[in-house]
Amino acid sequence: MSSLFSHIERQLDQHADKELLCAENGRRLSYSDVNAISAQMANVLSDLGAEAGDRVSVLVNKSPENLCLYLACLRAGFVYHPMNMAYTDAELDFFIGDAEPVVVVCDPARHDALKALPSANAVKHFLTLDESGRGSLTDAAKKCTSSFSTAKLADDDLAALLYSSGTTGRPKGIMLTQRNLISNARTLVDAWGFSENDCLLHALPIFHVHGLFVAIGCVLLSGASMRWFANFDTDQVLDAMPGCTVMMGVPTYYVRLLASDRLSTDTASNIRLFVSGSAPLLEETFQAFEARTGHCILERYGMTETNMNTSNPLDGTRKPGTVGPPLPGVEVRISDDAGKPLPAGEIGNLWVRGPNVFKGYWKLPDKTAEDFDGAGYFRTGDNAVVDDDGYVSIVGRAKDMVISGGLNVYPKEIEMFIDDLEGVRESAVIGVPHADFGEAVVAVVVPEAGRRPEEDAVIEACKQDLANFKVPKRVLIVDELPRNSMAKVQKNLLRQTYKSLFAKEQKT
Ligand code: MCA
Repeated sequence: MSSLFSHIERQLDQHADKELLCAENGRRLSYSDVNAISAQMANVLSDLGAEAGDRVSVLVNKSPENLCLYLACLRAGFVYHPMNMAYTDAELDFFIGDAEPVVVVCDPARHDALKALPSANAVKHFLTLDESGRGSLTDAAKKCTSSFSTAKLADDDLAALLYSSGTTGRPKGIMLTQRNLISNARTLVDAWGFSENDCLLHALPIFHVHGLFVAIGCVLLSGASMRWFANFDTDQVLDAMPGCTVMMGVPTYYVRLLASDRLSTDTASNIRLFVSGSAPLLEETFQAFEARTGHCILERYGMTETNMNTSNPLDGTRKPGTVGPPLPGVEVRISDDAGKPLPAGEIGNLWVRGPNVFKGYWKLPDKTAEDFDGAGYFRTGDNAVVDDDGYVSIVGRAKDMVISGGLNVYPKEIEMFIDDLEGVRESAVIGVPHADFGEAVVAVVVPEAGRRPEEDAVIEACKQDLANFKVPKRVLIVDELPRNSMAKVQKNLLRQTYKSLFAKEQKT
């Protein structure tokens, strides 16, 4: 029996007087501040009737209070369900309906629209929290005591529910347990040498595994501190860099830092470790960053379903283009389509097993059974190869997915939406190289006979219903889509045709 919070609590007590975070507006919170506020918030939620195992759905901008709310859920055993503020009301209606939260905490600006959603009828309580930490949640918290008795939880109890879209278009809830989060955070603290002397530059969003469990997990289990930014701003990050020792980011962050003349050996001299993940780091970015700063970025590989699986080493060779060997406790298997394990050097399907791997999909036992084999390995949907030193390289995706700025986009979901628009016969959505986002979403659209939808009109329609990062950056109108002899759309040909679509922008 153990909970993630019981591990965090030891650090909260041990470092009570220490600063945990300094936010961009100069606001500072100590370990004991965070301990007290999270206990007060846990009291608010349990006074409303929330019990261990109940979901708390959260749609708020990143703030120190948002961190406290996450910790409040952990300490009381509520299942934390964070959502991206970019989601539209139509998307949120699905998430709330599926997660069935007892409480929704949202930004005040979204409150009325959320309450009007059909799914909101079943939600007992709505609370608000804005980016400066104000709202009905914090108002109520101030009236509560700052002690809360930590829930006794089993390793297998849920800690969080995060959604990923799927190739079928319907998002799936990913059930992450206490064991998943504890094992991964402890492994990463050791693998990346975190200690109380570290200060992490935290500019990632905290509605995903990367910014939430990886970044905050490493800090809270090692007694470290953070410089805390609501979002990634190149100049703010460069201003803060000399006072930090570790930075984590998606490749877009490193590309944007390299685009600034201010990035130099000097600005990066206090950093002991730059970590990249969530999307492939181009070798040219790795090389350019080393040439400019003297630092080899450590690339690692994870998924929402598994947290972190592999990592280039802290000490030893970091090979560009690879995601390193499996982390301790994580087993990796490469197999052919029939499930036969393949030797080093051969490309195949990547499967992983370990305490980091999620419990299953929320309310979808059949789908869970499909994605695990009899030995407990999870099918990642990535194609990979292992070299003779045991380093894994991700070489492709078995599933149709685009990664844009570190966010996964499922073409099927966008195609289904575009195909329903007036004047559209069919569409194919692909990812093409983009200097800033790594890949950019592009829609190739075939109109109905005699119709010619405008590119801007399709983009505008997408913006109404789809989160901004999913909206195609370009819409191309064509007479027909290339198909193979089985009538399947040949997306590889489309990707080839449009690979230089953003090349001009990339040079400027
Ligand atoms: C914003 N836009 C995007 C994206 N973000 N377009 C494509 N892809 C994106 N990721 C669009 C907006 O709609 C807007 O379009 C324009 O770009 C500028 O918006 P803005 O908000 O100013 O963008 P930004 O603040 O510069 O954000 C870009 C970003 C951000 C910094 C790359 O997306 C980000 O922080 N990404 C990190 C995501 C992350 O944490 N991923 C981890 C998940 P318009 O002008 O038309 O309105 S994966 C994970 O956790 C796994 C487990 C792992 O291994 O780590």
